Amino acid sequence: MTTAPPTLAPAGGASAEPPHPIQIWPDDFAARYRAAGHWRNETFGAWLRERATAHPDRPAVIGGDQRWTYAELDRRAGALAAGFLDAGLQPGDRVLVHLPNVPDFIAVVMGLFRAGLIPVYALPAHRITEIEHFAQGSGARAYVAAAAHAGFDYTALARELQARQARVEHVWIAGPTASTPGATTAAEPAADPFPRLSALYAADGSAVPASASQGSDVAFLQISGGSTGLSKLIPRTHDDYIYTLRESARICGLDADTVFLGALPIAHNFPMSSPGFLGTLYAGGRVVLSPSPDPESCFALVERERVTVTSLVPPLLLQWLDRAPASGRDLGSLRAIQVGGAKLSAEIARRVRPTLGATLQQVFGMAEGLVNYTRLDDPDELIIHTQGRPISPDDEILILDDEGRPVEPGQTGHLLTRGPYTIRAYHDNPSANARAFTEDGYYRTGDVVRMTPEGYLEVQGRAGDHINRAGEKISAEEIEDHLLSHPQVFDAAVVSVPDEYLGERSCAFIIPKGDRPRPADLKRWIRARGIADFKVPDQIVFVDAFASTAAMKISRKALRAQLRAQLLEQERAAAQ
Ligand code: OOB
Repeated sequence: MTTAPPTLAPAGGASAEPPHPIQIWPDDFAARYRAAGHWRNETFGAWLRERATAHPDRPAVIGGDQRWTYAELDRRAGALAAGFLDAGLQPGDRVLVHLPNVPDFIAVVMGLFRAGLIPVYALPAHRITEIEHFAQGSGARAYVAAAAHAGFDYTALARELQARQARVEHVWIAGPTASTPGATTAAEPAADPFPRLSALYAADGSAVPASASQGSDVAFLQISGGSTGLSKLIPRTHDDYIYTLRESARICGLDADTVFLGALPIAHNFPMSSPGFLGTLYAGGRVVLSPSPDPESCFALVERERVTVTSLVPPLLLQWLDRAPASGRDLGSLRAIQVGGAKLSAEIARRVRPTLGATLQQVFGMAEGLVNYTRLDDPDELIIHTQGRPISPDDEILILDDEGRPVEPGQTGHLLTRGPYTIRAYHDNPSANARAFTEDGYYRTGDVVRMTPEGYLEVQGRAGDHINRAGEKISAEEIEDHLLSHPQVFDAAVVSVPDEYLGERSCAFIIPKGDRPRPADLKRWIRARGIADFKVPDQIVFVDAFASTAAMKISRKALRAQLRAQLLEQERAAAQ
């Protein structure tokens, strides 16, 4: 078993340059996690081969008109691995994966793992600005995207990406996904110069070994929720991620009979691994993919495929609860519904079992690592009122006051954590690392929590300035930067506002420069900057000036708090 730290070539370097080590866990911690049996030197490539050998004919992935067995998924992963390597990619190279919930997503990531290539996950909602940022930060040499999805043409984005980032030498296009509701085929298929992913499936993957990696290697780069500025890249190793899959599958009771529905975008850490599609495949179950999270498409799949478990964000759960009774669909196969990504109110939590006939499981996690679950056999009190307890006995939890001292038991404070699957550093980002990690390796989650006497966490809110819009995280700073580059914007402050349906929505306060722009124009303009739609401010309020202290030294944080309070006060007054 290797003891070498995970390595990854720096973002700026071509793959031929020697990789530089990124020390994720100090040796003594790594030794402890191995001795405890958490890290077993398993790799994604190898375990898929094991499953495919043990039960080749069992269904693994279902989506659109595709139904793949474990043997078929394994064959496709091998073919893609061979195809990627034949094209000139080398183990350790990063590959941007920008696909919706289609079976190709799973074949691509399994193919990349098998070849020792490193997926970098982007959400379908991301646009050129985010994709370019991920390409640059990761040093990606390839981009794999859908032809089109939900009316968006990803081939045009691919062209733009290659024009801006010459290092992205390879593009493969999956699809077209014409059978997807709301999807169109590529706008100009004839002008699309890119090779099809489907051509790679014809490659002979039989000579590719089951895995080119060690357990301690970085398996992929996940993206952070981006609480300050742009999203950061999160390096996860085979050892640490597979540990969470094994334990998540156990805690969530997954086995060969599990049928998991991927309703949320499976590129996100929650439906990917908590327990998600990877946890399901790890347990030998089957994964059903819905290209759209809307309740009608999902209910039809639940009925047809006898889905037993799925993961939802709170606003989506609310839609399920509202529409299930009149849907006419048989949802009786559902056993558990995992809900996370944003705070679930107790009122809504209480409705899950009576309406859907399934056990609610709250999930409080983060792409950086730590995941908490309520357990399936917990008393209702804990399931409804808390966000669960950590996966691992080796997850270390600190709850600190503003001065960095541990709070009294049961009091509210800042959550810090370290453990066998929580990263010690972001990829290639010293300034973010200095802010986000303590010297002894704890990650500052930015969440404000309290711990119950049973050791369960209740999330009270966020310390930082980000907006949690239906589980999608938006950095106030990132959107302010976009707004500030508009010629008619003198200053901007973006805040979160409580929202009955979304949990939080975003409101941009703008001091205009000269003529006041029309809110619709401002929204159109910011969308045209090439950012995900969910980041466009929901509400725009013009003000003449920001109130500031006499010394003009008010912090952005205090300013945002003040503006938020003003807005809420006005809304309260208007409601009376
Ligand atoms: C999940 O991951 P991220 O990285 O998109 O966002 C993490 C943040 C947490 O720090 C917290 O602020 C918030 O999302 N959050 C919750 C929550 N689950 C996540 N806030 C309140 N209640 C919850 N249940 O969102 C994520 C990753 C893995 C599993 C589940 C969620």
